[in-house]
Amino acid sequence: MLPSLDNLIIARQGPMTTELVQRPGDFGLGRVPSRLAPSGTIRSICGFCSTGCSLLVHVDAGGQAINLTPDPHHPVNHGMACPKGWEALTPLAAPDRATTPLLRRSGTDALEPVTWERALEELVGRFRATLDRYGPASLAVLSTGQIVTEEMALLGALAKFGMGIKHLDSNTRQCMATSHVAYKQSFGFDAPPFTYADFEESDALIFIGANPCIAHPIMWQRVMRNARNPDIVVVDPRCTETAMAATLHVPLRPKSDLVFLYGLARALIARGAVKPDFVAAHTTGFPEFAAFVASFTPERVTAETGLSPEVMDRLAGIIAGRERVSFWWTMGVNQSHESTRTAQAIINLALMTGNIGRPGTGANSITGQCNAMGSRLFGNATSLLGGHDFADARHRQRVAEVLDLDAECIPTEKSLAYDEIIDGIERGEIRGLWVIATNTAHSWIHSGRFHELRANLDFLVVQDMYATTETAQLADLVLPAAGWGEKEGIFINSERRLGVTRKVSRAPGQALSDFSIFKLIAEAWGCGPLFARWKDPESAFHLLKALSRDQPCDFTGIRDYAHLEDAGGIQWPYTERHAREEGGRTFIPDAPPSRTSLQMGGAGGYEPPAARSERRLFADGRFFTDDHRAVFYFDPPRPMPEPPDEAYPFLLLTGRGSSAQWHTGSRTDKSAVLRKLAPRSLYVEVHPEDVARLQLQPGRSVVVRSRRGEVRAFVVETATVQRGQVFMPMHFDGVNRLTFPSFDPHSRQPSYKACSVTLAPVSG
Ligand SMILES: Nc1nc2c(c(=O)[nH]1)N[C@H]1C(S)=C(S)[C@@H](COP(=O)(O)OP(=O)(O)OC[C@H]3O[C@@H](n4cnc5c(=O)[nH]c(N)nc54)[C@H](O)[C@@H]3O)O[C@H]1N2
Ligand SMILES: Nc1nc2c(c(=O)[nH]1)N[C@H]1C(S)=C(S)[C@@H](COP(=O)(O)OP(=O)(O)OC[C@H]3O[C@@H](n4cnc5c(=O)[nH]c(N)nc54)[C@H](O)[C@@H]3O)O[C@H]1N2
Ligand code: SF4
Ligand SMILES: [Mo]
Repeated sequence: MLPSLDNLIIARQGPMTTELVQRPGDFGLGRVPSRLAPSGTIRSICGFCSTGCSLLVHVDAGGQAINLTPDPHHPVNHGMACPKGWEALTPLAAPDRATTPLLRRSGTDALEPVTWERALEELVGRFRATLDRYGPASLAVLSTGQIVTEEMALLGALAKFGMGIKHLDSNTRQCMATSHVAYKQSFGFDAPPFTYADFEESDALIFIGANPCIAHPIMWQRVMRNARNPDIVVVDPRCTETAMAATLHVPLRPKSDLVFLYGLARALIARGAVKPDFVAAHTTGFPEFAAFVASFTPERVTAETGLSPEVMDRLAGIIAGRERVSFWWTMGVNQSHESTRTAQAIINLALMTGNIGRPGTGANSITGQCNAMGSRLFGNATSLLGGHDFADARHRQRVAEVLDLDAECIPTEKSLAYDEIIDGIERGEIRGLWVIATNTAHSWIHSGRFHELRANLDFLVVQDMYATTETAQLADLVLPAAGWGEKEGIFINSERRLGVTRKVSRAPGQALSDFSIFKLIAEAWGCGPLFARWKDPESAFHLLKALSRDQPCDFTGIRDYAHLEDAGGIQWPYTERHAREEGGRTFIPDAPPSRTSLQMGGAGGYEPPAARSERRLFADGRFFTDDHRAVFYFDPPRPMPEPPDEAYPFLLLTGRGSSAQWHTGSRTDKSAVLRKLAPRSLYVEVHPEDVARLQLQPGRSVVVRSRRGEVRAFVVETATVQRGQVFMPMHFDGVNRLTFPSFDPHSRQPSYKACSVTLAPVSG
């Protein structure tokens, strides 16, 4: 039944709320935050990247944010923030915020404001009609790693258990699917093992396909505090900002990582760097792996990666010679046509050299979005809520019991992956799409195809903070969402730390938190009673706790949001036993560390709070597989799907261009400060010899063309890219018009960083 206007009430509880809620107080959004300190400061976790920096938001007497400073007492960021964090409040006030639902009048181009009541009626009517006519596989949801965990879980439960929608995936597929699958297979659970203190406690840090100076600047600050005179190795085809700051840059050929890593494994075996006791006691499959890598001879590695035997030798020497070696990877690994085995080749190196479970070690995947970790555990896409398995009847029963619903409404298999959903749209099988907090039309690989397939969709709903995103512009219905800072809930950061993000600002107009929108849709759909216990984010959090019980991610020892705030966040696992043993101690130091103690580091110096509160996994060598052994996975390398050729002679790499730009720019482009810190139009980085050979003019436009599309970009001449390779930042629309849609077969993550293009000068 649709909620009638009588039921829809604008609840004004205190000056900072204009939440449209059903039964005011029922799901309590918009209340003045309970943690409003007398000083007018609210502690909140940043909503951009996965570092999870704590920000102190200073509010006026009404609880409305005025400005912010980084939190000096937090174990993650120690008083630091990157430009996006400092500017986090600005995008909230942007003039293009969606303030009412918008509906496209049939036959016109215009999106017109409508009431929430009308919007819900339309959504329910259209989606129901599609389901009735074409069945549960005809609708799909594309969600995100950028809303709070409680919202992700509610959406996943609502879509799959309440509305009977079969397919749900998220932008986490573009980002972390590879790490999820790689860890699950190798360790038995999706479990990044590290804690940030490992940045400070390593003797050698090996970064593979990661550019933390740009993408995770505050993690990089933690590396800079390492007082052990560490070797810092960067494995990246480009000489990035991070590579320039490293002690060794390994400029391998793009997508030759698997050959490189297998060659490195062979070299380490030859040097006697294997820890046989650890391997024998805690792993499976090493003898087969050792036999497999025997063919990756130095000659083969040099021929296929372009790396000199001296570089390989030096790197093997570092890994063999240093006590604590940590391996870190990000999108240069996860986004490839053979990404899962590449990530596992890194895991294999850590396992065979015994670099796991000790301080300063680990096979460590750095996450991307603020809550990609939340979506891996609670997105209800690949895994059933709480890291459970859709295919396991006991798991379905357990989830059904916790959520008080009939196990029959839980699907027995995972849904289609993002690319398979797009294929389903092409085949005409998926007719309705609901996109939440992601900008598919810009960020999806080979985006031109998505634009073309739009015509195949009978109904496209986009739920976003802004009505101006490339995807919202294509929508039939836009639902205006509150953003970071306008609602509360939990983010889980890269080191598995749960932290609370708080409401510090009023959402504009009739924009609602995603949690409220999902609750309203549940009521309108007629499945509201199923979600009666999901009253507000904090009550949903207690359900998530219960779902985590006895899983590797068990965090049942966390009391409530206040506990998390007092502790400076808490890493999973944190069971009731952990809580008892720690006796409610808090981890925040009474006073911020002095400057000198921060600089001293190391033994006898300042002990970072994280070192006291940290939870590193696998210290006991017991993994989450049935026999508690980690598994060596490997496969022969495959050629990249679209290598450069005569017609398209350059290889295009894409990625992050600036610490001031976030993805498709919907948020960061709204800040004048951030706009000043990064280029304002699309550019392409080209090696000086290629610039000379093609007689290009630096600063002038070229057409960059692939087999799928073309864009204009201005030329930046730089030797940070290799000859025959070019780099473009993903932050400008058009880059994904060029990219080639290939996917890792295990994780179905897109390979964004390899396609062939040609460059042609244009006048003007
Ligand atoms: N400022 C800013 N920070 C961000 C984001 C943002 O948009 N802006 N996004 C966040 C998100 S969601 C993510 S996932 C992370 C991403 O963080 P990163 O993965 O660190 O960033 P990228 O630039 O996508 O890719 C890293 C590097 O991979 C290299 N690379 C390309 N191909 C290969 C290859 O074949 N092998 C190897 N070894 N390396 C290769 C690229 O040259 C690039 O320097 O950043 C997060 N942080
Ligand atoms: N070529 C190329 N393409 C890439 C990549 C690459 O390296 N190269 N990287 C890929 C990766 S790793 C990622 S993670 C993706 C990111 O791609 P997207 O997810 O498409 O990028 P964002 O710009 O972060 O889009 C998030 C949207 O959510 C909205 N939003 C923010 N907060 C909220 C909220 O609380 N509620 C609601 N409803 N909306 C909200 C924002 O306004 C924005 O429009 O891009 C991928 N695409
Ligand atoms: S490093 Fe990430 S979490 Fe920290 S302030 Fe910057 S964007 Fe926010
Ligand atoms: Mo990402």
